[in-house]
Amino acid sequence: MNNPPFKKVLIANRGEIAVRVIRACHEMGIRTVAVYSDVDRTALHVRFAHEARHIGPSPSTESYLRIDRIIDAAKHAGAEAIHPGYGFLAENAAFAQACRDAGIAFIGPPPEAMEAVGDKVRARKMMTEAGVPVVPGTPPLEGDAKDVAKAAAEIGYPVLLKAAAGGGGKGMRIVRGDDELPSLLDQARGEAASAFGDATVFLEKYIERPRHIEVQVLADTRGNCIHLGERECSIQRRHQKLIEECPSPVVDEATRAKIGELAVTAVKAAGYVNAGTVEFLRDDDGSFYFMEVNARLQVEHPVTEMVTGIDLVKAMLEVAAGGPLPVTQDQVSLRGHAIECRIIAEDPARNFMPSPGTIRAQRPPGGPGVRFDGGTYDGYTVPVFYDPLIGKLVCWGRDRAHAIVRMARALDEMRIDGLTTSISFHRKVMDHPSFKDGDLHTGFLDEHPELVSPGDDPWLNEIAVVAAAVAHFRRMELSSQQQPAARDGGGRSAWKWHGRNRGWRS
Ligand code: MV4
Repeated sequence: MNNPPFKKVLIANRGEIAVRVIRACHEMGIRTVAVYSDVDRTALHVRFAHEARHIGPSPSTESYLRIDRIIDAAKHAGAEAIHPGYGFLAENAAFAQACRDAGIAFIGPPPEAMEAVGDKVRARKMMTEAGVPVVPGTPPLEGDAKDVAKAAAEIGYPVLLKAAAGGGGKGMRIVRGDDELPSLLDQARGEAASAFGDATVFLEKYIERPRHIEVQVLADTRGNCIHLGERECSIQRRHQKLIEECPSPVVDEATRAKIGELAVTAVKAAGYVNAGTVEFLRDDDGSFYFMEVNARLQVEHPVTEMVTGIDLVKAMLEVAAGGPLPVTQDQVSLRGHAIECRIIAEDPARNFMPSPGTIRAQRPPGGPGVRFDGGTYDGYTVPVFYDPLIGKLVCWGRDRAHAIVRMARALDEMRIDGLTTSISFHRKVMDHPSFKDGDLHTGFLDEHPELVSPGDDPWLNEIAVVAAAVAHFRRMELSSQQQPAARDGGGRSAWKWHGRNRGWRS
C-alpha cells in the first residue's frame, strides 16, 4: 500500500454513500469517522466506520446540515479531511470554506469554484464566454410581459421560462405562444419568488424530449483535468433519476471526445478541482447544450467506475491531498456497459410515494458483473427523515444488451421484504422494447405510463400463497374431524389458483 493521502477522514453523510466512502478509505488504509443523528445511532455507516460521533437530533437541519457540529466532530476526532458525499452539505460553499478555516481538507472543489458553478445565470455566462454551447436564451428578464414576448419571438416558440435562482425544475414553464405568455410569466415569477426568494426569470429555447447526458470530470490541483466519458440519465421522474447508464446508447467515440472536451473546458473556466459532473441536454438532432455543473460526487458515479475501472472516491481523496490524477486522458478507455437502478423505498404504483418502514429481510443479488452499494441490513428501519434510497444495483455487461440481461437477472434475485420498493418497476423497464432499443428521453415515463401503473402489486402472489395455505390447512383440520375423509379434504385444492407466475418463490 502506498502512503495514504490522509490518516483519518470524517464522512459528513449517511446511508449508502457514507458506506461507499468508508469502503474506499478502508482499502486505502485510512481511519474513518462517521457522524450520526439520533435515528441513525445503529445505521450501517456507523457500524462500518472505525469511530462515530453523534451530531444531533434526527431532522437533517439539526444534524447533517449543521456545519458547526460537523467541524467540531472532525476536530475532536482529529480528522484531517472531510468527505461530504452527495446532498446535505456537499455543494455548500460555506461548508467548504468552514473546513478551510478549520485547517481541514474538504474532499471536493474549492468554495470559489463551487460558487462559480452554483449560480445558474453566472455559469451560463461563463460557459458562453468559454465557447461551450448553451441553449439559446436571454439574460435575466426585468421587463413586463410585452418585453418578454419580444424576447420569446426572437428565440422562437416554444420557449421555457426558468427561475434565475432555480434548479430542479421549480418555476419552469413551457410557453408555446404569445397568448399564453402573460399568465405563465406571472406563475413562473410567483413560484420563483416563493421557492427561492427571487422572482427573476429568464427564457430559453425549449428542447422537446431531450436526453440528459452528463460528463464525469476529474481535475487535480496541478492543472490537469480529464473526462471519464458520459452517463445517460434520461430515465427520471419529477427530476429524480431512477436509472443511469454508461456509456450513453447514442454517443459514439467522436461525440464522446467532443463533449468530453467541452466538459473539461467548462470546469477549467470555473477553476474547478476534484470530481465534478457537467450536465448537457441533447436535442434529437444530436446537438449538445450545457445545463449545469454538479460540484459533487454523484449518486450514479458507480456506472462510470465499472466501465473505466477508476475508483472515483479514491481519486477524490488523492486529489484533495494535492496528489495527481490516477490516469492521463490517453489512459482512459471505456470497456463494456454498466446500468444502475436506484432501489428506493417508494411505491411506483402510488405515484412513487415514499414507503419508509422496517426491512424484515433483504437479499441483495450477486454473481458476475453485479455490484450493490447499499446502506441497510435485516431489521433496519428506513427513517422518514431522509432520502428513501436503500441502495444502488449496478450491473456490468460486455455490451448494453448484456448489461440489461444481467440487470433483469439480478433484479429477479433481489428481495427487500417488509416495505415497497422500486424493484418491480425496474424489472418492467428491463423488459420494455423502447428501453431495450435505447430510445430514451426525459419524458420516457410520461410516454410509457404502463411502467408506472398501479394494479401490479408484487405482494399479490405472496398473499395468494398464504391464502391458499390457510385454506388448505383449514380443510385438512375439518377433514380430520370428519369421517371418512377424502385424501385432499374432498374439495378442490386452493393451490391450483396460485398458478405458476414468475417470482412467487421467495
Ligand atoms: C430544459 C428542458 C428543455 N429545454 N431546458 C429541468 C431541470 C433543470 N435542471 C433543467 N431542466 C430542463 N431544462 C430547455 N431549454 C428540459 C428540462 C427537463 C429535464 C432536464 C434534465 C433531466 C430531466 C428533465 C425533466 C424535465 C425537464
